[in-house]
Amino acid sequence: MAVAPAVLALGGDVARPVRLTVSDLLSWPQHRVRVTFECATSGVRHHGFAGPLLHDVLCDAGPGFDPARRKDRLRFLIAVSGTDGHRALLSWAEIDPDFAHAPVLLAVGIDDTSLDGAGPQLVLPQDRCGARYVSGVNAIRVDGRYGPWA
Ligand SMILES: Nc1nc2c(c(=O)[nH]1)N[C@H]1C(S)=C(S)[C@@H](COP(=O)(O)O)O[C@H]1N2
Ligand SMILES: [Mo]
Repeated sequence: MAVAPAVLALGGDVARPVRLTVSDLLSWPQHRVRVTFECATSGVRHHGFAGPLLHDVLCDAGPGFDPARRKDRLRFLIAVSGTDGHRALLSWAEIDPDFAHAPVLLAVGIDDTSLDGAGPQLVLPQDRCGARYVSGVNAIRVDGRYGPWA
């Protein structure tokens, strides 16, 4: 029997929350990247990843900012969770082409193996450490509503 495909819930401050499988993620333009990162426990790792840009997928969900206003986007953060509870945050500006423009992927394949069953993996070629390469991504929350703090 085939293993059920993993599902990723994309929600938060977006107009169109959506549940996506790895197969759904193939409908955006695909990018390939070879990365090297260092793990604090297992040393230097090399991988090849393929998948859509996180920015492309999130923009299609309709983040709750005015896309024409750069300053409006700076409030937004992106929380990414894996099935094991491992979590990492990105700022919107980190992946925004008008700001740091990091080529972050939501990978559907690692080393030419599909992530259909395990779920997508966050890929941050700009990171020296591997800890934000969250695997088995099952939830992404876009959040622009926190604060201000007194
Ligand atoms: N879901 C999840 N993803 C994770 C982790 C984790 O504990 N849980 N560990 C991270 C860390 S610390 C590293 S270094 C890389 C290791 O990836 P690799 O062993 O596939 O090279 O995965 C990252 N992704
Ligand atoms: Mo690590």
